[in-house]
Amino acid sequence: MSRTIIVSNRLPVTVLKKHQHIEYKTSEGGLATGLGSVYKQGSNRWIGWPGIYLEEESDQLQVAADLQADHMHPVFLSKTEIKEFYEGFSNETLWPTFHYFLQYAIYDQKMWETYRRVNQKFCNEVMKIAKPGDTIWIHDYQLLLLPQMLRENLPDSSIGFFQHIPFPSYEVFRLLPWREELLNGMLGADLLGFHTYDDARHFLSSVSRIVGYNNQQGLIDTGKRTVMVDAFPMGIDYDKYAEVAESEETLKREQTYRKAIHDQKIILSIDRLDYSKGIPQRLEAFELFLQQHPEFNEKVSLLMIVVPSRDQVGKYKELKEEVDELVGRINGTYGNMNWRPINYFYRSFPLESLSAFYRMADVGLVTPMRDGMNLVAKEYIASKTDQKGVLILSEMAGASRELSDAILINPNDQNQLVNALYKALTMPEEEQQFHMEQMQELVKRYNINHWVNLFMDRLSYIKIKQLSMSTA
Ligand code: GDG
Repeated sequence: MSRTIIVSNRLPVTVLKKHQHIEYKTSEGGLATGLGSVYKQGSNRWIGWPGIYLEEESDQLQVAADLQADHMHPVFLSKTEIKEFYEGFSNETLWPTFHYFLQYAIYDQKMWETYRRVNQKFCNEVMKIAKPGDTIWIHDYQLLLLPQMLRENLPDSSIGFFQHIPFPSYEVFRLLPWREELLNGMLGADLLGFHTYDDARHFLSSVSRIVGYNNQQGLIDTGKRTVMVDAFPMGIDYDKYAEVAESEETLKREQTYRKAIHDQKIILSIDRLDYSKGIPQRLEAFELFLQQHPEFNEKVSLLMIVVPSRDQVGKYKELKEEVDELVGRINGTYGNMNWRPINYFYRSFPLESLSAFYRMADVGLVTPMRDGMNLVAKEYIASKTDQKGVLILSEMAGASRELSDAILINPNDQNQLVNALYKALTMPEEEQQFHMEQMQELVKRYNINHWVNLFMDRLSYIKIKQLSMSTA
């Protein structure tokens, strides 16, 4: 019987080793929830790194056995692989390049070679499980070479690939010394999915200029196979966010938090600590807002949740210092004994707290410089069960293509952001509800299950099309 195998850099679980004792923390992230219905069925599997360096073989064996019971298969990485494949090539070469932060990109041959080796390692692990005819769905930029590596071993399998981050324009992508190998790696898939049509268009343009394959309406003829390229905007588990927002635990937390901030209006931002998320730029715009609108002193505060991320990578350490300094300066300049303009937390919170923050927020402020999709914007909408609240959203986030009822801004335009904040904070309730309702309908309909089903259906479709073309 054919099975479906999901492959991503990270498994939907984190392994922790505390005092010689192994513990497991399952991920509640959107991808884990959405794909839960797939990898937990029958003999399906999820293959990926469990997020920890385990030196001893006995630990590795134990983890592999424990995870197998939950339909997961671990790929263990050495310290060098974590440094050069994950922190290095994935997050210091591909991540900055694909997010247009070229000044941060490092081009290092050794890191590239480790990247290729680790992709081969993932391929070997998949081959321990996969059989001809299986469906394999690979996720994200850490595994760009894997589709072709698997294709060589499994010529007839259905291989899908989804990229969660942007795909840059040809003029940016061509800067990578390994551009051709990367594209050929991706082209091993039958279906390549991106969040937006622009990402798909950029990919098709790079394929045509670098590899020389043209396409017709997203179908690339490689001479051997037809590869389909399309946009699949990822959704969230809408019902889960709407339900948690109404749960007793969330309401209790909301009450406690509201007491602490009195009757101030709340502007909320939630992101991983990442330069692509535009955190310093957002802080500077908020400072300008305080300067230009003293009538809001003591009446509004920015609740800023920053989740630690990639803290071993140099640029992330620098960014943390920059954010700390800016928050200190703004609070020091504008705050008083009764009022702290920015409530800043550098840690993660349980879902019920997050949900209480979403409920309390008069304004959801999502201002990335560049973002594949941005699920926080969609979670804010799903949590607004009373339909009050305004979303300010960067045009540079994939989510802006769908959420045209948000106040859309260019995150580089400080004045526009200041005006958007003023507009959001003074918007009549009826108008808020009108826009929120429109966005809720869309986010509810195009939810995570819709996304998974659409991708899987399209993958079967292209496979059938290939077969009919080869027999015609
Ligand atoms: C990549 C792409 C694309 C955040 N803080 C807490 C917490 N979170 C959760 C949010 C949300 C997720 O983390 C962040 O997702 P985003 O989509 O905003 O951003 P990335 O992490 O950069 O994800 C992005 C995504 O992949 C999917 O394709 O949209 O563009 O960069 O779900 O809720 N969750 C909890 N506590 C926190 O403190 N529990």
